[in-house]
Amino acid sequence: MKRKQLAVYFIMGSENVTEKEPLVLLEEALQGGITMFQFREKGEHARKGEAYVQFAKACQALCQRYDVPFIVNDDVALALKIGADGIHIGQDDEAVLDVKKRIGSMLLGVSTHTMDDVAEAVANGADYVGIGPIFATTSKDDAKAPAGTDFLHRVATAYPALPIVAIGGITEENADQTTRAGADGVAVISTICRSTNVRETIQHLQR
Ligand code: 3NM
Repeated sequence: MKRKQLAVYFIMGSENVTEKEPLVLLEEALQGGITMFQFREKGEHARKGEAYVQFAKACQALCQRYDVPFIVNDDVALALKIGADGIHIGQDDEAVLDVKKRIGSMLLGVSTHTMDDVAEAVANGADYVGIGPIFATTSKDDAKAPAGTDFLHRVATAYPALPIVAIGGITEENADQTTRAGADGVAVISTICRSTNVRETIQHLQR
């Protein structure tokens, strides 16, 4: 993968979007220049069954129209079923190697929290790693304590060839701290979902 594809990585599920239709927001974000999209349909009010699959396909079709990779969070079966561009898993989801074997050449992203996690992800063929939460986040129920940019910087130094995306509490104001620490880009939920000017927000994140 190209590292610049991680520049502004938008993550969304219908639960994250309250003010407008999720597909309307996704299209605004695509027009505004996001470089990667992750479908993360989780939580109590998440769509289920056929509605879930149809929603995923609608997001995927939009991403294809803008030539932006469509990544599925956690659900390997869904990613395979609809032919996603990639899958993103947490360290505890399924063993990384197991997923890698199932998905073949699809992109594989792995959330990591320790140097051991990173070593395992790299050894098992992760294309990029997510590091977070860098700052405090309210978007993930089981998020760990904010780690700041130190760990991110250590990973970037130890693995100079590894594409890295920073995640967790990233805003237009603090995004540059993460890129200075060595991240190739930022992954965000609320900063884009809650923005009143999506295009401008994405431009600021890109800088
Ligand atoms: N993963 P926001 S933090 C999905 O630390 C996710 O691995 C995290 O949302 C991790 O941009 C997080 O609103 C939530 O803080 C990111």
